[in-house]
Amino acid sequence: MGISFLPSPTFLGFLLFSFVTLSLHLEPALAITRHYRLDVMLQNVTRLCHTKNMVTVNGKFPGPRIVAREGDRLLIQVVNHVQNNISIHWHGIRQLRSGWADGPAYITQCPIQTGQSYVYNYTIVGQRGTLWWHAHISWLRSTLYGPLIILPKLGTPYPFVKPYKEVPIIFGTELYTQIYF
Ligand SMILES: [Cu+2]
Repeated sequence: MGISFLPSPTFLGFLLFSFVTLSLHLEPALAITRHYRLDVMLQNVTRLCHTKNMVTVNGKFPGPRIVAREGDRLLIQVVNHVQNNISIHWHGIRQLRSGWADGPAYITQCPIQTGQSYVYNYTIVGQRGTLWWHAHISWLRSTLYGPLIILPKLGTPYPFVKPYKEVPIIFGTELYTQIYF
């Protein structure tokens, strides 16, 4: 008799189902797909008053930084404008179910030939921090490299005090080798 103001078990079940379903769908929505294009090209580069024509990515030495968040998918198109065969390795990235995107030429892929391009497609899972990318064929790695920065997921703090500023420092030897030897 009388009116009950308690929600029915069916309604409570519906609420719980909705909450769980929404939670499952919110997580992947935070991750995005990021697109990059790396043009492998010759470029005159000057360091310490010395100019050299070298193989670069996008005319930069060191190459451009790639930035993503943990959980993001990266689609990186590499276009080869030089006479050498090319492949790019994403150093330190765990290629989970995307081994074909790892980069070692003649091991996980055929190199990208002159005038051709290839899209590296992988998702960053369970990793954050600063890694680097580099050519993975012959000695082209001496000039083809750059930083690969993985930020924490949105809303997830750094595992240390948040830095005021970040400056990637990357070491290379190509020009010094030419000067001193
Ligand atoms: Cu490597």
